[in-house]
Amino acid sequence: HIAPSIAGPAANALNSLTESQVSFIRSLPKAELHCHLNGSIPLATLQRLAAERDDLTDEASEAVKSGLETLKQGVQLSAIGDFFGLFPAVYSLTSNPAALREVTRDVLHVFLDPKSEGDQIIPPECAYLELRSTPRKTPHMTRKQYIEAVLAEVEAYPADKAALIVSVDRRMSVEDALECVSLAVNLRNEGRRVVGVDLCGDPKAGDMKDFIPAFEMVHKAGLGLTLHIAEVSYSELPPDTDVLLSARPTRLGHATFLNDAEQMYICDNKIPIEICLTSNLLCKTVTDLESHHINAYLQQDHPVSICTDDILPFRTSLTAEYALLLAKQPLGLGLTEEQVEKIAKFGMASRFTSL
Ligand code: 6MZ
Repeated sequence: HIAPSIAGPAANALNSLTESQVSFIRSLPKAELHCHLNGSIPLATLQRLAAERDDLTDEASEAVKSGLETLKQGVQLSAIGDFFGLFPAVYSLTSNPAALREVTRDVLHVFLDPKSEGDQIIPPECAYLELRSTPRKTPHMTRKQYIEAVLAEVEAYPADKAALIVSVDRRMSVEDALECVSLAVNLRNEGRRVVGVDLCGDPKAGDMKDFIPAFEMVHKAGLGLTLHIAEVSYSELPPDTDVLLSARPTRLGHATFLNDAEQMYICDNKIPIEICLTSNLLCKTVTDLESHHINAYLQQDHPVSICTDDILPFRTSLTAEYALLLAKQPLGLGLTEEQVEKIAKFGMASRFTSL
């Protein structure tokens, strides 16, 4: 039951489960709430786009070739800082509305459509997907055209299945961040399926105090606000966790390196946490599952949702991330089916549409 694109810790966990445990995971209604579009494109889709493109410079074409080869071999990151260097190659292939629609369609298909395996029908990876993406301005499109291309595909699915979160990148200027949020707000006001705004990108970039007005706009418009927070330990820069918490986030991504007071604040305010197990292990922000911060939140019955982050470099799937919960230690967390079912319900309850 392992797709060839799945490898590493999640594949080992999935491989250790019985058929009945895998069926149990597949039949659970699950929400995928933390999925970056450009980090979730099937490799075959990128290879197809690369073969079709004839307008790239020799240099760009070489960069794409070596980027795709790295992704094919499986990325080896020595730290999270290495991770962001994977994206320029992907971005040169998703730089116009047609390509963007094509990749969005394929990502939605991976998560939301049933598949056949022999004579068996495998249920969709998830019941509901909040896809997120950072609107990029390129010579071929404006940021508005970017979001509209993605939305056109998202809205081809029913509203209770798929929605879009507009990401703001920490490396952006304040003006660009405000432009992204304004676009999200305006499209939402026009009745388009934008449900929230995300803050992502290199965790050490930018001064997040400058982004507070943008986050206020998000609240005013009634959109959800999810922030990547404390994804790394801040050995070089002071943490900005307090600034980000002052923005009153609706959900949080990762929340790995929090002190006791910050954890208590999150628990008191019942702010759901998007947990990406394989991502944390491969980016080496967490050493092993036993020491993963999910354990502290589970002990307190705090709402968490299990998510994939970027299935392209991390070679995982939502089913495989759930396998990491159910598999016996040390391959997984060794949780019971009742506990796993409860976590899936937390995820469904943390959708921006149901908060
Ligand atoms: C922070 C991440 C991320 O938006 O172009 N991104 N930001 N931490 C992570 N954890 C590993 N994974 C992905 O998707 C790709 C972008 O999402 C952000 C990065 O900014 C990356 O460039 P979109 O669709």
